[in-house]
Amino acid sequence: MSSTLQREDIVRLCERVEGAQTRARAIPKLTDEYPALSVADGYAVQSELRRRYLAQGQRLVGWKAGLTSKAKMRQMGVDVPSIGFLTDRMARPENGAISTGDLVHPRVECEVAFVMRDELRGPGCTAQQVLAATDYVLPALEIIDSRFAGFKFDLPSVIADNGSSARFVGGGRARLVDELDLRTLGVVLEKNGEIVALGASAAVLGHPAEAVAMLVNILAELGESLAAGSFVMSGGITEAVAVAPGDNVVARFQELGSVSVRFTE
Ligand code: 0L1
Ligand code: MG
Repeated sequence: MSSTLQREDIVRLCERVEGAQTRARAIPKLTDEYPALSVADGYAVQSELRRRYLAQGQRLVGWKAGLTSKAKMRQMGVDVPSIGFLTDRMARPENGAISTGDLVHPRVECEVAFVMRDELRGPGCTAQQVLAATDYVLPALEIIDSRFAGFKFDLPSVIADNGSSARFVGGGRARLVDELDLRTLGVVLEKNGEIVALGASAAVLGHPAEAVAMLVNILAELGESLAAGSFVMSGGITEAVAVAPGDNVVARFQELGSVSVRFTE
């Protein structure tokens, strides 16, 4: 995948996204100024963002698959999935507090997280290879926070914004993949004791391991592999639910237990 953007344009767009992320300020989608921005350009900006964060001392801990369900693609008006990176700075403990003051308009998604035992390299990676290379899976919450005003974006813009990645929380019970049918796991998302979303894991490209294989194959197009030890968010099973200070959120997964988090100012 190769971008046709000039280096100075990549840097300019990256600085705009980084400023929005670090100051929690909404910005217009990047295609307002660069209408011809392509998916490859979006990944070029995302790679520059990753380079900068790692140079600032953040540690790459894994990756996320995004826009992996038909419902989510329809909701956001895009037609293919995306990937983003995860650093240690985005991780939050189970039952911990997440400050909304440094986020623009957070939303929560329920996901199955994979922890990889072996490195995986595309192209041609399959769900079977993902399952064979997985150490264990666990339930997780992703807090997404598009930096684009009104959550209005297109695929190149959201990729440049690292797939709206903001925070993630792993919890519940770690399970071996051969102990479970990962296609049929039910999940219920509660906010302040009320059920606000529910779904089944097949919503994620038919099987969450398919989303991880997709991620590995996109990484290959970027000249990268999925390292052993990576933490991988496989994509939202439920719709994304908006949260505000004072909200308590718990996701209850069949077979995997629950994971919770609360939101503060
Ligand atoms: O993780 C996701 O599926 C979200 C991807 C970005 C779209 C959004 O911000 O809703
Ligand atoms: Mg997600």
